[in-house]
Order: sequence, then C-alpha cells, then structure tokens
Amino acid sequence: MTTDVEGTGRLSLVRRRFLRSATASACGFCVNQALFPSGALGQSQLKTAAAPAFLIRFDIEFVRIEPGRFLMGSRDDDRAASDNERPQHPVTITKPFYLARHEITQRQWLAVMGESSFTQMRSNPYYDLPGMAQRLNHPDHPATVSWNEAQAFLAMLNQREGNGRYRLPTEAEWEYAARAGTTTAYSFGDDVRELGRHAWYGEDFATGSTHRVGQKQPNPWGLYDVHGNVWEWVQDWFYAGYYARSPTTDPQGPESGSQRVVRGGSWHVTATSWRSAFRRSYDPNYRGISIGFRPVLEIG
Ligand SMILES: [Ca+2]
Repeated sequence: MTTDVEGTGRLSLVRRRFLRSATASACGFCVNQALFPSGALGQSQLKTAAAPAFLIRFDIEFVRIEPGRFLMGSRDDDRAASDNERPQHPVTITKPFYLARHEITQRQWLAVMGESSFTQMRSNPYYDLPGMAQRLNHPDHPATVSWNEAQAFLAMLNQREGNGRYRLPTEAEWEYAARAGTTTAYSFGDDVRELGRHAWYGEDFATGSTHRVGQKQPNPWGLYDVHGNVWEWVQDWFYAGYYARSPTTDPQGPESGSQRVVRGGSWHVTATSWRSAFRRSYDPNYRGISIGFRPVLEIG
C-alpha cells in the first residue's frame, strides 16, 4: 500500500482522486491509518530508505525539495522591488525537505482539526460583504487562518505522528521552493502578462474569492498556487532590514518580532505583488480571507 503513496514520479490526477475518495474521513489520523495500516509508516522507513520524491500524510501531498543554493531577494536595480527585498544575497539550503504541493484546504483543515476553518470570526471586515462567505467556503479552497492557528494545525500533525517534523517553511525555504531554480520575477519568467496562467490574482471584493487549489499551472518543481490564491504564512518573524544581516546558510529569520511573514500574494486586488521575492507581514493573530499556508515535513 505504501508504494501507492510514495514514489519517484508524480501522482496522476486519477490516482489522487482515488486516494482522496478511498481515504475520506473526518479524522486525519484515520486517514493515515487507512493508508498505512501497519502504523506510522514513515519514521523507520524514512530513516532507512532514500526519501521518495513525494508522499502523502493526512491526505496532504508533499513534494521532496532537494538542498541547494540560490539568490534570495531582489537586485538593487530592480525597480519593482521593495527595499525590504534587498540586498539580494546567496542562501544555501543544506537539507532536503518535503513541502506541501498545495495550500492546505478547508477539507484537510476539517479532517485534522475537527471543525471548519471558518468557525472563528474573521479579522478582515470584507468577510461580511454580501456573498463573500459563500464564495470562500468550499472544501477544496484554501483554509484561511491565522499564523497561530496554523501552528495549532501543525502541532496536531506532530502529536499524531509523534515525530515533531511538521512545521511552516522558513522564509528562505519558501522562496527557494517558489523560485524552483529560476532567477526571474516569477517562477515562470518576467512577463506579468503570463501571471493569469499561473495564479489567481487581482480580483475585486464584490465578486472574487479564493479558488479550488491546483487549477493553475504549477511552478517548475510541481508546486501549485505559489503565486496568488492565498498568501502563505512562513515561520519567520518579519524585519524589513533582515537581509542585510541574514546568515547565508539555512537562515531562520529574526529571533523576535511582532509580525510574521507572508509570501506569494493572494486572489484579491489589494495584494500589490505576486513576485517570488515579495515580502509582507501580518500580526500572527490576524485571521483573514486571503492568508493560508503550506506545511513542511522534515526528512529525519
Ligand atoms: Ca499561494
């Protein structure tokens, strides 16, 4: 059974649908048990065998990201860039890791947390616009939650697998995976006219909303909705001047702060950029209608 959910290639859409229907459950742990009836697959196998190119836990598909080196941020002569994206600096990611292929959906949130991601009041007043809640509330749309709520979700995964390997990506890991080896403004190049093929973006509040994940073109490493749909929380505190002092190896962000970083832009028009290097921040308690997350599963 485990060979069905791990491998060196990509899962076919048919296969993913089969897995989803075969493992549908209100309990994320039950999903895992269904997929791995002998218990928590993973810990021993991950230690003794080469980590596969992808795997599924809790009905979340993870893509293996190889270690490497990249230029983080934007060049000094990039007129589109904000000051907080400079200086561009080399960063080395020393360890492979898994990153969710999609933003966490409301269906996945419900399965793990046992309640809808929209149970709590929204920090964003636009949620109360006519029709907005109905447009946002769909099982395969992203869960829009606060940074602290994302931590609770990850703690639940860690509790259930008992290995402490689920977390948000660092800001450097996020940009490394989003760029996927590219040095251009977007993971598909520099031409903003191509953005609509890769991202849900720029919609108004009267008719727009999040969208079902995975409908646009993925980036070169097979990650969907890196640009747009929802902003994605990362682990780091935000500090505008951090790049001037950032370590060059596995940077973890500032040691303290008041806001957390979000990346990638979102579906609505007030997101001003969807570039790979663009940075923005929110209070970790902010629960909006356009910020979600995709988790990392560390390779032990
Ligand atoms: Ca996104």
